Amino acid sequence: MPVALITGITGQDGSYLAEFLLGCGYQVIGMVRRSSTVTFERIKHIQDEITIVQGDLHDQSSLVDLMETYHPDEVYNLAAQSFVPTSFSQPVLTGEVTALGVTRILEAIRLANPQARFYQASTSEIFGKVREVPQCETTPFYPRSPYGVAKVYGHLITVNYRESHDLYAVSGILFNHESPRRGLEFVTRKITHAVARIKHGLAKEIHLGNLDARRDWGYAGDYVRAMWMMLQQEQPSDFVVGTGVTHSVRDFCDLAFSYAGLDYHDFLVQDERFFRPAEVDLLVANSSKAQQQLKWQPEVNFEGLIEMMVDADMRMVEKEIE
Ligand code: NAP
Ligand code: G4F
Repeated sequence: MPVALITGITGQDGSYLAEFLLGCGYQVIGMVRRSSTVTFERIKHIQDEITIVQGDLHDQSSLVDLMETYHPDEVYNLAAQSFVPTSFSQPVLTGEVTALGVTRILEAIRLANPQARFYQASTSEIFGKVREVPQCETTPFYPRSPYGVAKVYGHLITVNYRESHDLYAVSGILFNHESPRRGLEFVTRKITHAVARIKHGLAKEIHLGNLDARRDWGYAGDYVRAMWMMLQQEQPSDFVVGTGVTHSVRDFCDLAFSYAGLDYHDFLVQDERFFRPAEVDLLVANSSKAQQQLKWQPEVNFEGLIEMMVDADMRMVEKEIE
């Protein structure tokens, strides 16, 4: 039975990846950091099928211990401070976890488990103020936030360990991917959750920032398949993963409210607090390398994603008020 270690298993992607790997017959080890309350909401339905162990990307020895104890065949580093606005208010923490955390886990692999295959959760945020449209593996980086800068470091240190220490290490440059398990502070979930609350009379308005930013939004369940596929190749290589279709935040809002029979103009308040010091205006992926080499294709489109998220939030709110 192959063994996979997932950091960030309590996050959106970690939960979908764990489900996917269990379905493929893996033993799944999930690294969680210590907290004073339980953070297993997204994985409680599979908790009995996975091995949960404590560790933290701040703490080198915890990572070495994990490698020595479990000798995972595959390591998926999904843990990060992943929210862009927080990276402006906590840039040092973001650098510690999202940038240096990658070196710590690569060092643990190099020292204690060098045959492991390593996946780094890289991101389209590294393209930031984009130098070409659409963006592919060779598009120059121009990050626009401390998060984006930290992810450039994580991306390049992964390439460096591959080239210097002969590790099987890859960076997956994933564009925005969402789901009913997306954190409530990210714009898609913020909108679908607000739609459900407004529809049920629990809220009257939604406060948003820049409505003109464009993103290439896909479904998280599709993207975790691509992560696994990257680690099954003969040679390690980096891949861009996205749908190739871009929409504005305004489009997302319009469709989500319309799907619930509402007009977003009646509820939207533009709020300065949600604008960023520097914005990423336009992201759209050229995933032809992933399509050709991995044979990866997304299965859920933009409209399907919005419907799935609104439906799930409607059910959640209905349960709350029962
Ligand atoms: P997420 O929901 O924010 O999950 C982040 C995970 O990291 C959580 O499990 C969190 O644990 C864990 N974590 C944070 N700090 C940690 C630390 N110091 N030590 C150990 N674990 C720590 O993020 P996601 O959306 O699933 O994204 C997964 C990864 O892909 C992230 O690296 C993100 O930056 C990257 N990414 C995401 C997207 C996207 O659109 N979703 C696109 C490209 C790249 P707690 O539950 O304890 O907070
Ligand atoms: O949903 P967002 O916060 O996601 P963002 O910044 O694109 O980052 C996400 O995707 C990245 C991949 O490209 C990941 F690496 C990263 O970890 C994260 O998962 O914001 C999307 C857009 C931005 O342009 C933002 O300015 O929505 C705009 N926006 C407008 N009003 C808002 C809001 N974003 C948030 N979070 N909240 C608002 O009220």
